[in-house]
Amino acid sequence: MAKQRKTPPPEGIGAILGTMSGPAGSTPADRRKEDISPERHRRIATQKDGQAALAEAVPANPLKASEYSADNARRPKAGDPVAPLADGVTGSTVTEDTGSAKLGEGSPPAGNNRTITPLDAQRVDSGGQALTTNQGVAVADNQNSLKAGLRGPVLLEDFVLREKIMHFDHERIPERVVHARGSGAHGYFECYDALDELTMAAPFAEAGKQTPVFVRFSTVAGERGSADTVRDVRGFAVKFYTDAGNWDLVGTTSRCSSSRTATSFPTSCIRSSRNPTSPCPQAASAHDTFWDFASLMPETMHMLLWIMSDRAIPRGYRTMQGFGVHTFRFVNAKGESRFVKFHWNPMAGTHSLVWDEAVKINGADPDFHRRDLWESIESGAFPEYELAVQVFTEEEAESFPFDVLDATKIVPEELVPLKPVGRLVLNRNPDNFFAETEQVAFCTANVVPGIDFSNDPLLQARNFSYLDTQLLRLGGPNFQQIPINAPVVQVHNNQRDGFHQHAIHRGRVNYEPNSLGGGCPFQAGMRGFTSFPEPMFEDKVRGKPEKFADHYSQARLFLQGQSDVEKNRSVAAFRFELTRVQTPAVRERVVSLLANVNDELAGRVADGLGFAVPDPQPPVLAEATPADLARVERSPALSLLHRPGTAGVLGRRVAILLTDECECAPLQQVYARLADAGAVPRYVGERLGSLDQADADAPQADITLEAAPSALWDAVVVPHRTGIPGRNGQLMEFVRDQYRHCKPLLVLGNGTELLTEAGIPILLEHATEDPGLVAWFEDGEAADGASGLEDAVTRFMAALAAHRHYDREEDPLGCERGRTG
Ligand code: HDE
Repeated sequence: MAKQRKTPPPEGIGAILGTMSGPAGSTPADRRKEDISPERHRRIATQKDGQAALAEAVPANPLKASEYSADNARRPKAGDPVAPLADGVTGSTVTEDTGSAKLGEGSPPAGNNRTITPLDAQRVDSGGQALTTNQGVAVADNQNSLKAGLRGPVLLEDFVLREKIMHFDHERIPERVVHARGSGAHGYFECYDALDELTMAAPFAEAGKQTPVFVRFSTVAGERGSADTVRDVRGFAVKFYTDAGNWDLVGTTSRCSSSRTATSFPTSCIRSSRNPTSPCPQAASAHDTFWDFASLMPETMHMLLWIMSDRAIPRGYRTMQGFGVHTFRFVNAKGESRFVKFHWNPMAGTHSLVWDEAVKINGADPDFHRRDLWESIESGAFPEYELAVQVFTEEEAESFPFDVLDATKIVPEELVPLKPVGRLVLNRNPDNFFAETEQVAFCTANVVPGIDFSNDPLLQARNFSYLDTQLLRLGGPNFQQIPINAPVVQVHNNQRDGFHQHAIHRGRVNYEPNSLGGGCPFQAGMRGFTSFPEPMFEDKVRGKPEKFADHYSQARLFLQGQSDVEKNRSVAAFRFELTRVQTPAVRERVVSLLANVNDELAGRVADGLGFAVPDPQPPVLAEATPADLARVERSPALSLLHRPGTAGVLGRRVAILLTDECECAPLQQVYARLADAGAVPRYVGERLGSLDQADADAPQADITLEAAPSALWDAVVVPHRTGIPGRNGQLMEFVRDQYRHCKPLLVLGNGTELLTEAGIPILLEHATEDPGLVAWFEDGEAADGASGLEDAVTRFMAALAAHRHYDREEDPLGCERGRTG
């Protein structure tokens, strides 16, 4: 810290203020004396004296020399702040501690930025309060505008009306260009062990350290009001509010991207959004322009297989993996760097919908994912994900048959294993969707010391893009001060003004270097973010390395990792999408790409579209596939079935059918067991309310078959009925869809008759047991060997925890599953 020299206070007001103006000329002399009280006099003198002392303490810019030389570039010097003689020395005004209800009391503590407060400070509750205008004036009448007489015209003077309408007219902000539809949640990240060997990034500093986070999940193509369960990649964006600043990991559920250059990315997004002529289809890729573009860009092939898999129709946000996609860098305190890929693995396992179900949910509940996230957090079934990293050196990366800077490629787990490093828990819903989920602004460039970028060209362009987009979306350069975006650490720099500036910067110093502010805020040197000094000696060119030209090996790897059921679903998805394409040449061109991936896949898709497999498209570079590309031949980790999860039945929604004349006691027993285990059972009836008005304990239908159709439930319990029920088409369709969507059924007593009526086989083909269908008979031994209801419920819960039962080859209506799924 530089030394200070104390100078004696100068004499006289003019000398003190350094100005001829002094107090207002009209002020009477005696009053003037009162204003310039000894105390005020002392403060002015202290400030003046203190500033002079600060300036004198810095005879020259002490950091100037350190701006030069390679060594200094690697090890930037920290600034050397000079402490002022007193707090008031660097203040704007000596009246700064004049207090009031608005101003607060006293000066801020030195070095404090009060816009960085916990969200609590921003929350508003109007309990017990009267309505006011935005100026805080109490509103006497909120139902009538000010008029000239009861039947007269409205007066321009009505400022209450004018303000209210102005605000209403401006309530919308531009939605995100992509990822417009989203849902968010608060939570925390907890580190398992210190990772200091690998990185100095704050969230990984010590075992058990918790860092607050805000997560936003989204679809990519759909607009803000589109449906949740469309076939699409999901955004998985995490903002870590670390004690070293904000770090945003803005990832998706696809481990690879469709493009690897920023120049082609906007096109690749445009083609997947709605048709520019007729605005349809909404939030879907099943149209000509998407497939026209994709079939001319073979690098999209890998990601197309991800999108045509069930990964693109997740069961919920709780059951999908997230990926950082790009290769990033970890940097440790010694300055050593390794490459890193980030993975979020859901504790509830990876589970998806089937297409027929997704389509039905779109109609029955377009907010399905959003609601599921909200309700699971409200009910205490907090979604959890494990963060795992793949860490590898530059030398290892060089040896890989693909380029780690190519975002259309993954690093197979079989090549670089996953290392679990911590867990993410989402334990709080936002207070307000707009203030938090809509206004949250992510940016890949938000990194903290310990995390750095690779030269992935897509990542580099994202670093630019996200700041740019927020300027328009959030209306100016101060969007970081919006409470959800503000870090939990202090923000100090010389950026001033701009739309919606919340900070009231104290003092006149807004530049660096300075001496009048004691050199503050000063540059942090090695305590601050320094970029990894990667050597660069290349020509300036537009182009791609040749390793990027292998478009099919990883598409093949993905396909080989899939189970037969998953392959069937992908065939069905390609057939569905391409059937919607109206231009035959585009369909054929897509299949000519598929022919480069796998003959069987191309053949089955072509068969469904009614043409023979065309010749494969010629590879872009004849020798683009080096022999050792096959270093990893199979990656079972790419199958959804690879991660069944550990959450069991937690949060799984079970419909217990309440039909006329059903036997209630066993249903109540099942309900209690399921609820105890953390599942969400609900009575679904033909009408709302109690089956038996006379019996106060009789179960009450929570919702009706129409309001919550089959697709919205993870499983169903079919009751035993005492009377002879009439045929009920709605009930039959309910159980059919449960079966068709491969979901578990618990059937009590003669409930099996409903299944038979609906055409559902109790046993699988070759008379083998269906593990997803548990039948219980009150009298005697059950057909499936269950000896009691308790046992049957236990087996039903095991079936529920397994989610889907893909052994059912046949649809109840006799269609091939590959076609219907
Ligand atoms: Fe984005 N992306 N993106 N992106 N992206 C946006 O930023 C963009 C890319 C991703 O919940 C936008 O704040 C460009 C890849 C997610 O708020 C926008 C390029 C991946 C989210 C934007 C990419 C993503 C966005 C829209 C090519 C997968 C939602 C609003 C260089 C890893 C974040 C906004 C949220 C959002 C541009 C490439 C994922 C327009 C130009 C690759 C999860 O700035």
